[in-house]
Amino acid sequence: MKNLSLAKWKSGAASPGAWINLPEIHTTEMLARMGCDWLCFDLQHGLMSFADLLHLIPAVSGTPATPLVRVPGNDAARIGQVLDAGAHGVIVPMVNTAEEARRAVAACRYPPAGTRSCGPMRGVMLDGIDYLRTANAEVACVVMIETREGLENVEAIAATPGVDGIFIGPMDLSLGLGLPPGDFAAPEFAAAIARIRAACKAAGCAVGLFGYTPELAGQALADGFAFVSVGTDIGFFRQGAAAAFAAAGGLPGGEGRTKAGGY
Ligand code: 3PY
Ligand code: MG
Repeated sequence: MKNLSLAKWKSGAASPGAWINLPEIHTTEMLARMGCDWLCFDLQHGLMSFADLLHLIPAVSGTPATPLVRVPGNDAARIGQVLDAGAHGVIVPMVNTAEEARRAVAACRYPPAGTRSCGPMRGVMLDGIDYLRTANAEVACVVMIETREGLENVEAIAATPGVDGIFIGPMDLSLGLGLPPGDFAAPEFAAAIARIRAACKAAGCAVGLFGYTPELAGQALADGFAFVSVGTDIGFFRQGAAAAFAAAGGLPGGEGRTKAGGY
C-alpha cells in the first residue's frame, strides 16, 4: 500500500482535498476524478454510516484520490474497522492530550508499534501480504486540535511518535476559545493557529485545515498548510445550484431556504 497524500504532505507539495458528507457513490466518484488529492469520508458529522462507507471507498479505488475517514471518536475498534475497509488514513476528532494521541496512533499500527488487530479485508484484496508489510508506514494517523485543552497540549500532541498530521477544526476551536462561531479573524483565533503551526513545524508533522470557504482554503494552501479541504459535497451542490439559478435569473422564492454555511 502506498499513501500518495501522506508522501505529498511530507514533501511539502500542496494537497487540496474534499469532504464527503453524503452517502452518494456517483458524486463521490466524480469528485475523486476531478483532481482532489484526497477525500475524507465523515463518520463524525456526515450523513453516512459505516455500511455506506463500505460502498464509498471502492468508488474511489483506481482514482488519484486518497481515501481518508474522519472517525466519530478516538475508538480503537472503529479505527480498525475503517482501516480494514480500505481507508488509507484516519482523522481523529477532539484529541486533547498526548495520551489520547498515543491511543490514536496505537489503533493505527500493527504490533510491535501499536495494537491494531490483523484483518485488513480491502488492503489484502488490493495488495496481498504486502499490505501488512507497508501499512504501519503508509496509514496516516491525523489528530484534530479543536478545543482549548488540545491547544494547550499541542506541542506534546504534535511530538507524539506516529502522529503524521494535525488537522485544525476551526469551528470547534473558535467555539472552544469562547469566540463567536466562525470568527476566524479574531486575534485569539489567529494566535491559536500560529501556535498549532509552530508546534507542527517543530515536531516535523504535517498541518491541515478544514477550509470553510474555497477562498480560505486557497489562502491556507498558498500559506503553506500541507493539506486543506476546499469544500464538501453538500457545499459544492448548494453553491453550484445557487450559481445556476442566479445565472438563470434567480429562484422564484428568492434566495432559497437552505443556509449550509461552510458545510
Ligand atoms: C470543525 O470546524 O470543528 C470541524 O471539525 C470541521 O468539520
Ligand atoms: Mg470539529
